[in-house]
Amino acid sequence: MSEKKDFKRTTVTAALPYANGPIHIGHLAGVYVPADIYVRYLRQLGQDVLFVCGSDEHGVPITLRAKNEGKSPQEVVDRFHQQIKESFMEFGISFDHYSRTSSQVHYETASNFFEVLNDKGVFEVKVAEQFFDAEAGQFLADRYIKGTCPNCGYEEAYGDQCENCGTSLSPKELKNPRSMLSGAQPVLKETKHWYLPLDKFEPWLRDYILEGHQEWKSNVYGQCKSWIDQGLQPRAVTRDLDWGVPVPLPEAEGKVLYVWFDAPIGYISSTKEWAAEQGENWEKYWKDPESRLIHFIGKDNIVFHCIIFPSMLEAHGEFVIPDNVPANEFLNLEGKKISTSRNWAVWLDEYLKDFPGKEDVLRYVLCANAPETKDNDFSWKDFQARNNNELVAIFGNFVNRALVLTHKYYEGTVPEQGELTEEDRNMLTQARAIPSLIAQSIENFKFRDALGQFMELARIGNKYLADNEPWKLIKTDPERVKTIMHNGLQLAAMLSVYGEPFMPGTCARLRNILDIHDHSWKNESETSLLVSGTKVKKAELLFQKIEEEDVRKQLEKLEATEAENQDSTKKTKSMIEFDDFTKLDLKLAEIKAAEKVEKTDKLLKLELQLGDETKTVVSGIAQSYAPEETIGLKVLYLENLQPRKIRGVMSEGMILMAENQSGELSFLVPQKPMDSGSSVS
Ligand code: B3M
Ligand code: ZN
Repeated sequence: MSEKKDFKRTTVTAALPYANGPIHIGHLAGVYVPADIYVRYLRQLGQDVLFVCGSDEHGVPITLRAKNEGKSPQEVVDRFHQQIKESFMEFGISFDHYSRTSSQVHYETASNFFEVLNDKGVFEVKVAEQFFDAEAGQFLADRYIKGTCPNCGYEEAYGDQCENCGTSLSPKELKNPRSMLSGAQPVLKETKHWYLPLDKFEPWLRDYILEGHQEWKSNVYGQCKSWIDQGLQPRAVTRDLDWGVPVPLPEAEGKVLYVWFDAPIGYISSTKEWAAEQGENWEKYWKDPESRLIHFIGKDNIVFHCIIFPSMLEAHGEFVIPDNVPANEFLNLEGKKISTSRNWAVWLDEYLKDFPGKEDVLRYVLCANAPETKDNDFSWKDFQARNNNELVAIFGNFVNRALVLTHKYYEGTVPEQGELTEEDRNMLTQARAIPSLIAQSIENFKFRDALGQFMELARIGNKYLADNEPWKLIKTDPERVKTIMHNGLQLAAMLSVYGEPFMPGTCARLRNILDIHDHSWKNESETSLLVSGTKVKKAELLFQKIEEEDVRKQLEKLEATEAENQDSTKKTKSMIEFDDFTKLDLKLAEIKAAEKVEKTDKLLKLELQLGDETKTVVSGIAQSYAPEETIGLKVLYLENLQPRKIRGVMSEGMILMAENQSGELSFLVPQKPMDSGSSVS
């Protein structure tokens, strides 16, 4: 076990999100909510803590998105950087600085880091064969090559992985490789690259992690151990691409730093920018051995933050190395993997619009359900239940009662505590033990436990009022009621302080109501947070019920996504048997009526005639056809598809459409007059 060191300050980083799409709940639950809880807690303790992040603007995901949209990479990152930054702010993730890796400071910092390592002779320079697209005149990153998977025969496998069978691949293993730039068959050509010889760092890594950090979360430690035990290989840290930080060497024209080399250096660049703005010294946070470096990340980033980046820092020589890397597993959505490209997500910017003022509800649900030790699922039903049964019924209800009664009996003045009964004392002892439990859990990165302990405080309060029934006692024993109300208000005050890391907006509102100005963290405080005689403001509801209607709307959004995905799957498919084909019941159907599905851009509801029969389908064609254009057309229709509810409409079967490269759709209509209901085979 590593010794617990005393540190003077903490540098907290949260993974830099790729600026190729908006932030979703998976990012939040995995990285940003836990990091923010941690940082807010340290600030309450009065510690010196710096919280940095920024957009990751390099890498193939960005260039691919740009290519698909016919835009430049810079245009793509400008758009998403801005959007991501704003939604983080609105959501209350309290970064001290949010930077981006296309900034000048970052280019200098990353180039300089590379130069230092190069001057120290850290890299191995090797010439190797790599795929080259002669038509496009470019070397191809692994993700730019597609081909047939040697393992399962899937024809759309990427150069680094087959998404059909999950095998990880190298481009040379693909059969019939083709370039995603031009479609041409790539050729092998020699190119020179700079490698970080991770194999040489192995003994150091064993010492640093396997011996030195056995306290790391078991998912993190386990992954590191298995990487190290499998034997580490040199890793190329340069790429033949035109988007990224140029390799700062004359002989490396046309090459850029590998995105995973430059991105973590982005934490340092972000600190530099912050320090320049604040008139602070950035080096304190990165070079002083008394600074504790903590990286919050998702599980797919473990190797980069635990093995590669620490090796880079160590090789450089001037930096501290990460003291902990609390990585989370993944959050699924309604039982399915969250996916940016398939639009299967709850997007933060949309949530903020759909649920204004409910930032803390999402923080609460994502923390209560955080994928800390295993993958977890987010469902809208659970979201509603946690809001209504926990936040409204326990936390909100308790605070509301305490405030309303204080106004009713004492015009808002906190009464004297008076004499305590044994029951009061027990309750207070129990409650006052909680802050240090929360603190311990947070310090061990167990945020779910911490939140559970916090809610216990609200439960104690709720029970205390329910058991003592001050509303009945007021007639017979008003002195006793003062004591009860005083204690209840103390609990409400505790909630407003100790809930700050989890639900900062709500707790600030509550402190304002209670006229509390100091929210520093005191473990096992014997002293009361609220002074008798304080005037408290009128109660306002801290939380509101989430209605069925709200949940239904969200579920319908997801159903529409599913329908759109189904309509637009345009993958080359593997061979099928004739029998498989004959299972399809294809017919000609005449469109009798059509209308837009409300609040959607893409969906039309169509009434179809098939001989004597009528059917209803919801189809994702509204961007290619106006409803009135479709009426009277006889179209190709798949009848025996399992009916599905889409946006509240039962859709029976599906219309088959042709789709061109730019996503334009066309019906398939018969070439000579044919009756509706005719079969197609
Ligand atoms: N851009 C995030 C991801 O893998 C990646 C993190 C960089 S942190 C230095 O989604
Ligand atoms: Zn495969």
